[in-house]
Amino acid sequence: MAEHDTTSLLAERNVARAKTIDNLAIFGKPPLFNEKLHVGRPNLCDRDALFQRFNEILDRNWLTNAGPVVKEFERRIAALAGVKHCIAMCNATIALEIAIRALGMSGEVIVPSLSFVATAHALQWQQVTPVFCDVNPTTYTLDPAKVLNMITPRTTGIIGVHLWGRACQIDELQEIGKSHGLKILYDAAHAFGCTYKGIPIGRFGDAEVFSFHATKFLNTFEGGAVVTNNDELAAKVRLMKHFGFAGHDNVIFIATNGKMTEFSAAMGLTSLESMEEFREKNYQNYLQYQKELESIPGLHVLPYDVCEKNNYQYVVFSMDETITSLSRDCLIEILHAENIIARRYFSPGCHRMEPYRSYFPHAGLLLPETERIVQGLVTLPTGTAIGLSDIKGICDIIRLALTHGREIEQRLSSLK
Ligand code: T4K
Repeated sequence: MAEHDTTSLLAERNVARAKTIDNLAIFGKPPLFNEKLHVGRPNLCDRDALFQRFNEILDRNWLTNAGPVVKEFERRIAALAGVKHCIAMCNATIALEIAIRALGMSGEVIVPSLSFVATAHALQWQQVTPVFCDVNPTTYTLDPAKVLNMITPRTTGIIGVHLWGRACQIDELQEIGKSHGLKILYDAAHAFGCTYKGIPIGRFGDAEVFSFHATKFLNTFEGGAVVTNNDELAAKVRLMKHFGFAGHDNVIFIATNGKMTEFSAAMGLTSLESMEEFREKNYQNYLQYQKELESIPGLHVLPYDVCEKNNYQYVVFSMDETITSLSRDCLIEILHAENIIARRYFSPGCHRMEPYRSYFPHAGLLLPETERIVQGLVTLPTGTAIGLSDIKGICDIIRLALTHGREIEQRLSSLK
């Protein structure tokens, strides 16, 4: 597993610099880090093992289309998620689209606006209307009581998002699905390796979808998968990701091409061998962030349920600008100037992105929690590319900025 030395990213000349606002890079001083620290830097697996698998693929001269490496990857993912079927795909967006179509979702489907835009796009691309529903202010996932209010005669399903790997209120959503005859799909793009009530994410609802994109906890470069216990659905999804071929020259379905390549599956299998190391590294990073940031007024690091298995791939905090006296966007600018490329995941909500903003200009009226939450979200770099001393440096800047919020804002506006 590749991991940076814990001090490698800090610019040495700046490590000992006095922590005053005069020294901030946003005021023209050198950045704290020589290199950019990204959110979503891939967790890299063992290169020798990976290249050995690549060589075997090339020797076999079977590069895609249900090759042995993809089949093995599917078996491993299904076993880890405790489901009968895993259908590997080229990415999670296509996997969502195929699952939506295979489940027969149509008309309207209820989704959170607080998600990556792929959740909504997958529906709209299938000409299904995403109906944005507000989230629970504690879990940041779909609020079941509000889901009930959004059901109309046109509603055919619900897509819950296990945001940042924190599971939806699955029991309540299942109950709603059952009592209203709705299909339930989970966007589990962030939740591979996580549990709900001790049970691996992957076996809930009619199906769940994982992402194995480069930025994810476990990656296959690009990749995704539909997992399900439903034999009929699995067969349909498998046909749909391969042009509808049920054997040579025999097409029995309208379908698309969502196949994963052998090389991606090789990356996935090799990454699985380091998965527990990735998890432990993310966990240690998360603890360090929590320790460094917990005492800052107005800042709240999103917790993970210690009774569950988590992959800790996202470190997210929310900030209350009325307490910090510094806007979230100004903090992001300060961090970027220091080469800390913090992100606003996931803001704005999908309802404020096109085409949804134009389709539903008043959607925000029914999304007060989403509107409030997204304004304060900040996601910080973590993963195997970040060392503990880097995290200390990042937190020192955040603390400095947030404890001198008013002064910094005033100085910045005088420079404009
Ligand atoms: N549902 C949810 C809830 C999702 O979050 C996502 C994707 C999906 C569905 C769809 O899954 P996929 O179809 O992608 O499998 C990134 C990812 O591209 C996306 O997969 C992910 N969620 C989302 C949360 O993050 P962007 O637009 O923020 O990507 P970008 O290019 O800004 O990269 C993110 C950061 O990662 C950058 O700071 C640089 C770093 N990075 C990225 C790549 C690709 C690297 O350091 N190395 C790399 O190779 O969407």
